Amino acid sequence: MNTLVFTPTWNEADNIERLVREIFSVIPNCDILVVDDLSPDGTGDIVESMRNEFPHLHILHREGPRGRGWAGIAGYIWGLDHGARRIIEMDADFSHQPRFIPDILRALENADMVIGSRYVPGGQDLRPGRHRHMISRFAGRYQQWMFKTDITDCTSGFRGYRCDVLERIGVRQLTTWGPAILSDVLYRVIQHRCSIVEVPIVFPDRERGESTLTWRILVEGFWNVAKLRIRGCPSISESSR
Ligand SMILES: Nc1nc2c(ncn2[C@@H]2O[C@H](COP(=O)(O)OP(=O)(O)OP(=O)(O)O)[C@@H](O)[C@H]2O)c(=O)[nH]1
Ligand SMILES: [Mg+2]
Repeated sequence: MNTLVFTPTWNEADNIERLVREIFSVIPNCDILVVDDLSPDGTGDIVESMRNEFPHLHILHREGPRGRGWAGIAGYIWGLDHGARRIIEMDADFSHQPRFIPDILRALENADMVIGSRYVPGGQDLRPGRHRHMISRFAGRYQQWMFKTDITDCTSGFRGYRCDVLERIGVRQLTTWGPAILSDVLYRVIQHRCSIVEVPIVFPDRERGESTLTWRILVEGFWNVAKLRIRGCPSISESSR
C-alpha cells in the first residue's frame, strides 16, 4: 500500500460519501480508511455500503469509549500493519479539502511530515467569526512557543507522514483519548529531529454536521502541551537511554 488517507468520524453521515468520492477522484490509487466510533447517525453503514464500489475503501468500527485521539492511534497502527508507506490524516467535515492532498504528497517526497497550514503564505482560514480564529491562532502560537518550533499551524489536523517516521516516534505507545493526539505526534516528530514542511491550505468552516469541539477539549489540549514539556514522552526518554 503506497498511500493511505485516513479520516476519523463521529456522526459524519452528511459528509462521508462525498468525501470518499472526492478523495478517490483526486488520488485514484490511494487506499482510504475511515475510523468510526459506531456513530449513531449511521456513518459506518454508509461506508460499508460503498465498499463494493470501492475495493480500496476500508473501515474500522471502533467499540468502547469514543475519542478523536484513540481513533487516530487506531488509524496510524492500521496503516503501519498494512504496509502503508505514507499516511494522510484529515477531518471528514470538508474543512480539510481533498484538492490539497496532492500538494501534501508532493511535499512529503522531501520531508518526514507535512502540515496543511492556514498561516503560511497562500493559506487561509475562511471560518466566520473572529473568536474561532483567535482561539486557533493562540493555541498554535502557544504550541510553537512551548515546542520551540517555527511551525505556524501546530494544531492543524490535515497532515501527511512517512510511515517509517510514525514507527520511529512510537505512535503504537500513544494513549491520548482526544484531539490532543495531534500535539503528541507533533512533539515527538520535533524531538526526533525529523523534517517538517508546511504547505498552504484554505480552511473553510464545516459544511454539514456538528462540531465536536468543547471547552473540555480546549483545556485538555493546553494542559497536554504543558505536560509534554514538563514530563517529555516516555518512549523518547527510554529510547535515548
Ligand atoms: N472516530 C472519531 N472521530 C471523531 C471523534 N470526535 C471527532 N471526530 C472526527 O474528528 C474530526 C474533527 O472533528 P470536528 O468536530 O470537526 O472538530 P474541530 O474541527 O476541532 O471543530 P470545528 O472547527 O468546529 O469543526 C472529524 O472528522 C470528526 O468526525 C471521535 O470521538 N471519534
Ligand atoms: Mg472540523
